[in-house]
Amino acid sequence: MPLRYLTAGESHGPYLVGILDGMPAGLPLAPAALAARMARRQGGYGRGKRMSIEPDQPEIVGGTWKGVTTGAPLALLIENRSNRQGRTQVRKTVPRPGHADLAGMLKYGLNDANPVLERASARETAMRTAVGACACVLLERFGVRLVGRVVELGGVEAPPLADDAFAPDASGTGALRPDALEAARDASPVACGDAAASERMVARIDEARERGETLGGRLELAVFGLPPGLGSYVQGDRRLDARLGQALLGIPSAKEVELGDALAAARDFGRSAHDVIVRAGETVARTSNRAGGLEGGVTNGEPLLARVTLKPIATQRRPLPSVDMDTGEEVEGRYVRSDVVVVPAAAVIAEAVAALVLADALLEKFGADSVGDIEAALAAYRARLPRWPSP
Ligand code: EPS
Repeated sequence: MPLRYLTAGESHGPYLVGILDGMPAGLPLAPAALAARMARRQGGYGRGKRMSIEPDQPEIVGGTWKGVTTGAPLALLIENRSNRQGRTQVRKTVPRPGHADLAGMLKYGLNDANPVLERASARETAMRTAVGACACVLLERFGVRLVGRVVELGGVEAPPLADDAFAPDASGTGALRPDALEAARDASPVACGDAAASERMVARIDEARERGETLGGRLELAVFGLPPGLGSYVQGDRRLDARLGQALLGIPSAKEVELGDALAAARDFGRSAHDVIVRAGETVARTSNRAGGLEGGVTNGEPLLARVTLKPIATQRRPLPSVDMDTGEEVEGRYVRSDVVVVPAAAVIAEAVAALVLADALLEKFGADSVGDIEAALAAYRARLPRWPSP
């Protein structure tokens, strides 16, 4: 595990803190390179008032010299403007169904849900996004691009993309489709590439807000430009499927991860489930990508495709009944400030946490000390991949 990270900090404490250990030396890395992902995580129709309070501009306070990584651990800070920790916080004794409140109070022997919700809060994902954005910068250096977008929200589904959406584009430059996917996504208020579906999703969010409720949905993550051979089948915990599953299920509210077309494949016969191998010029290619770029827990050179399902967030303006843990009395929950939907934000968080796994796997295979060494190792590897004379 060459690349590892930790975050710390409470939702309403003074700072969020992140340490990313194992980044190679020689990578230009300025806070500005993290800005686009930080802004996207805060955006999306249906976010709450907190987002207009927090500027979310990470500071890099260690691990770079004159804006370039040195191989030392990166240290990051994000200030919380909504810092209420200094004030007297009223003890919270009524746990919210669906949140970590009750489980946390029981586990840690607390008579107050505040310390639980402060750390279980999705506020922490601001730092995970910052740390993951550093991994995205590293991957981009080696031609890998991650694009997360919303494909379903509150029961409204975006139509599937055309079959060739992930194929190399017709320009012949070898450029892949991430530009087109990103442009369509960024034009949508809910980070969904389809304009008509976006409109219906927005209407659904308005309806939920009116009802004082929240919504969930599904996001899809596509990763372009990965070399084949990342991950391994030799141990279960080294399978990239397992490592990605853990990272993606670590996103708050995430309840399911699907790799490739797993669900459709499970419902069909085996010959329809797999991707035929064909000869294409000097090398091999696939006529489909149902496996989502992963076979045997290893990347196979096709775009990696993962979908994540999120439940509606637990904090709702019209809360569900619960029990007061002081008195044992059944009570109505209290109004709490909340987002209506976080699936667009989760699409960015998915890019971040997947980038950390993929960068780790890349460093594992190609060395981890300096960007130059990795470049050389990657070029040598690509040169030894099988090629035959053109037929
Ligand atoms: C969250 C509650 C809200 C969200 C927060 C997650 O914050 P507050 O309690 O301050 O209103 O906005 O998410 C973020 C702050 C964020 O940056 O994503 C919760 O209880 O999980």
